[in-house]
Amino acid sequence: MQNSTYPYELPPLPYDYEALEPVIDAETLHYHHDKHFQAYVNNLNLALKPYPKLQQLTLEQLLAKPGLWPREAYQDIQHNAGGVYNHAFYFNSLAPVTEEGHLPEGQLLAAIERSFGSFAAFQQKFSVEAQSLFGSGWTALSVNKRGVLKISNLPNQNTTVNQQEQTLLLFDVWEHAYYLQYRNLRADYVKQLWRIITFPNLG
Ligand code: MN3
Repeated sequence: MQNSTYPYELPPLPYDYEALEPVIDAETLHYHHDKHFQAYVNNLNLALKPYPKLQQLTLEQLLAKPGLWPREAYQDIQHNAGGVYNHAFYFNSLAPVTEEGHLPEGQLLAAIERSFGSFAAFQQKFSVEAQSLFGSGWTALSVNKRGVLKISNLPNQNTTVNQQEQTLLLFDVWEHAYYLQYRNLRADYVKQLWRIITFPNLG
């Protein structure tokens, strides 16, 4: 998706709607993917319609170059390009529950252990960060060009691409990601999400 260009299309969910149960139920996935994600795609196409030069860029190039966005369209592009990028990453990073869980391996695991002491300590710190985000947004693990790992909260639809960093992990902590199933209990949703989130392979 980060290499896609205008006009953007909603990527199909890479698994069945029931595949993430019991952590995320089919009703939540239908709303989140078919309604919310689709709306970001539609609104990004609308926002870019008057700007042929921006239409030539890939989604990742567009996000990395906010200096090119016209002032009158700035908010729309940030909100919707970010929304498309973040949701594509999030849905692609989820996988059915397995007994052993989906743990980072190799270089990524080594980098996490170097930065945070242990994988358990990283999980704890990341979960606290997700719980502390006020309002709507995302909790991310990213890596900068010098290889430094960072946990951060991204308000609304900000992305790690905006900060010139590579996204490694993204938790959607907007209420629409969990409210149908977990109601107001964000901490329960975050705790369960560790069972279905997968990590990229850095080698
Ligand atoms: Mn969402």
